[in-house]
Amino acid sequence: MPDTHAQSKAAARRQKSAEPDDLISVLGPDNRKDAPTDLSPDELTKIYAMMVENRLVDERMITLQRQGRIGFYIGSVGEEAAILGAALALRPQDWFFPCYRENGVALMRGLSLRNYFDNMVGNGEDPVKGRQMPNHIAWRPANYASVSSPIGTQYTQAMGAAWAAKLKGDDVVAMSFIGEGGTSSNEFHVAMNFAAVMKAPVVFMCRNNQWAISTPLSRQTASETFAVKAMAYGMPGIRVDGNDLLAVHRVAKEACLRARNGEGPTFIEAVTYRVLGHSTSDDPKVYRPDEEVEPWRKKDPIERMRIYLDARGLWDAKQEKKLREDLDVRIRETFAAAEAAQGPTIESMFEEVYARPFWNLDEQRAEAESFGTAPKH
Ligand SMILES: Cc1ncc(C[n+]2csc(CCOP(=O)(O)OP(=O)(O)O)c2C)c(N)n1
Repeated sequence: MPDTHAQSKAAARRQKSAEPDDLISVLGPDNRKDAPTDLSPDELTKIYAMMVENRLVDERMITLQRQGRIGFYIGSVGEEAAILGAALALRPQDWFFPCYRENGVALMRGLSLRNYFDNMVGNGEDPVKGRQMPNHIAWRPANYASVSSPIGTQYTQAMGAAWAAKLKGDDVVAMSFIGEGGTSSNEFHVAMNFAAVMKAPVVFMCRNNQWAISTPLSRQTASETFAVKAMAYGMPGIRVDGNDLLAVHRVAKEACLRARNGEGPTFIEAVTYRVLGHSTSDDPKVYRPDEEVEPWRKKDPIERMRIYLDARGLWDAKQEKKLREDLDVRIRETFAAAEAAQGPTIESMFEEVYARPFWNLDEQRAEAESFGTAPKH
């Protein structure tokens, strides 16, 4: 008897793993050099360099986790265009509510590589003083809210911030990211409904990377696409090639303009693919075939941008080599400095929690301090 369940699962996956021609695309499958964009040559080469930095940081962190030098890592390999292309549409006063793969945006908005690595090892200079998991960045100076790993919560937080900005009359847009798995959370529905009703200035980004840990697209929704869900809430649902930086930037910019013009939220499904495991704690080989991954490696968003820039005469092999060599040195040296730094002090456990300390905390602090100095992290 044929395995109809397996067949229908495969059919559903084929249906939803969009081919480029049913998505908004600017670069197109050939990464054509006349692809229209309002990004200047300088902006294009800068965002390309940022994508490469994001990739090299991810690759180095995964190696360091395998060496036992950091505890955990979750990166964005293959999803850089969907993430950085969207955030590039934001202005400095706008707010960003990340899921957990968007830390390249914190770097793009001014977080130093050193502070990023401080968080990775949880040392005393970590902006969150080692109180969070690695990868859980918060960067207040750039309106980069704390990474929030409970699925879907990013949308409600962004919706709240956007609505508050609207009530206060502040010219602020909030952008938020979830994966397609996040669309199955309560928070997704609450945020989408509330934002549309209140016309909150928010851009809901969804990285449809086709896997939620081991749950495939076909088990995530019975809807034809994720973008179509936006219709029910009364907001535009846009479906874009998530490996095409120019296309993602264009639709995100249009969504930001809608938000700023008081027209309310937009939902953007950026179709991409999670080429690696969910995190360093996951082995995708146990639940998906390698053959599924291979075609997506050929659509690598960084390689597509490099081909485009090269064709436009904005980038060449020499610049590529220098960029990668410089980044490699900077990443290694910066990480070594973060790794050598002192761990958080024992006293820091008692700071920044209450405005005024309680007597019992004072007692606990005195007792903790009597044990000696802070250990190395
Ligand atoms: C409320 C909640 N439930 C479960 C988890 C465990 N969890 C962490 S990541 C993840 C999958 C998320 O997949 P998706 O939203 O598609 O994002 P992706 O990791 O693919 O970027 C799950 C279930 C969680 N963090 N929060």
